[in-house]
Amino acid sequence: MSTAEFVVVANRLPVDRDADGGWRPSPGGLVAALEPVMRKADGAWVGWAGKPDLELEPFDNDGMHLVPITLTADDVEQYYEGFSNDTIWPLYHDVIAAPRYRRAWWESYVSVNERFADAAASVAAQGATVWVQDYQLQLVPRLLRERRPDLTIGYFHHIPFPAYGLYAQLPWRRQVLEGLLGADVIGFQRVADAGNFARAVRRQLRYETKASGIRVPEADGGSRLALAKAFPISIDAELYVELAQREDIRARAAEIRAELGNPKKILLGVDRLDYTKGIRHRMKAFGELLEDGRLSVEDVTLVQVASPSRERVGPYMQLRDEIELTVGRINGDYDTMGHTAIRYLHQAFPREEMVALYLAADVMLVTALRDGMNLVAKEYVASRVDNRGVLVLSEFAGAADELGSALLINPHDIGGLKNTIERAVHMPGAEQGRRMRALRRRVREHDVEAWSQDFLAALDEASHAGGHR
Ligand code: GDG
Repeated sequence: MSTAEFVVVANRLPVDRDADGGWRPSPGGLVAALEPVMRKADGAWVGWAGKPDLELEPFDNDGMHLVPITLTADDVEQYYEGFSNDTIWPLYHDVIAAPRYRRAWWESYVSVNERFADAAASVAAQGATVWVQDYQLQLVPRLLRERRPDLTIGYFHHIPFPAYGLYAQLPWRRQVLEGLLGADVIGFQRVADAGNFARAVRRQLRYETKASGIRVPEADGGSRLALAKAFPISIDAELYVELAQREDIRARAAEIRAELGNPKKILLGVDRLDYTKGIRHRMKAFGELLEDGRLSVEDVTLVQVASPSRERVGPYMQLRDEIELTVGRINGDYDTMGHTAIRYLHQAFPREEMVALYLAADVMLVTALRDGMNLVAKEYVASRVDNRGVLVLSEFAGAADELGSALLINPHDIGGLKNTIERAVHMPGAEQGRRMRALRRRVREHDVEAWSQDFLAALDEASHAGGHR
């Protein structure tokens, strides 16, 4: 059924299957941003339903045509947990953890990418636009172009693209570059990521690059022009503003503060439990501030939400043990009967509760060692409708390129991080306001809708140029 004028291809479908076999929307910024485009263009979404061995026919859900991809338990282990999350993820995040290169995982990655490409090829109408998402599907653009040269193909890379010296480790470095270059537009979070990609293309494939353009030779001896450029992703900012103004959520924020024993200041971290997020560095700095007597548990509590993630992948199990040991030690040393140093929550919460936490937090700690963008930073800023609160933000998160009015830190510099946390805790209201207003302006002006419009406009332009020169 080749009927969709607009097709999104992503590892996950925008819905989750609930216990009784029904479908719940899994609300993410991407879904919200693409919904209007999907409706207008009679769109389809190709993706995995999140459970192994589920064989499902395509179905319509809430105005969207959904095309489920079946992954076997083996695929989940090799393509998803293996190659995607134990090879590409650590390699692309500057080898914070050691990438594991396994030939069987690569083979599974190739065959699953082929499955996604086949599904997209069969659902896309003649001349349709297809937008492929993220690092699990880097081979899809080229596989899709081979199957359907009539399509306009975009790809967006949500995570960093590493410097060539690291990228060169990948035993399949050529195949991955060639896979991505099947797209007309290849979008990255930061200018630096697009630059790293262009350099890898020059070094590995010897293709010519000029500004954002990459000349890709074709089988017939001609060539096409692919665009590799930064399109920093964002959030549905207005939604966070609305939630932050809701009476029940504001009441919940006050309740959270009371439940923590009304500390003078609440520090907050919200991350998937991932080694890229710098959770240990943050806890080390906070623990030392307590040890030094520069902060006290009577006055300051750190709330750390670490939502469960990739729990069957080795380095994630190790990280969880290390973090939980650290939390136990710090709390053991500094807690009193009435006050806790770190309130650690290895749980996922509804979005309303997250916004209540953002409202309760005087200081938001984003200390990623490497992060494509970091949407949590933008969500915190959007939620601060009172123009108060301090964002401490790692230079190594893509968001730092846009959010220069945050307190920027190098998470490896524990001394510097301690000074900045202390400064954030004591920052006068007027300075908080000045910084927060600038941050909020940026996030509200450049929301996820602006992001998708920018990307799709570039793709549209590329398709009119035909790519061929
Ligand atoms: C990748 C890149 C890039 C987290 N815990 C809960 C929860 N969350 C939500 C947050 C936020 C999202 O998950 C996390 O997004 P981030 O951007 O912070 O990080 P990654 O998951 O690593 O995302 C990243 C992103 O892709 C987009 O391109 O920015 O750099 O790594 O929205 O709020 N939401 C709820 N409960 C939780 O417990 N409801």
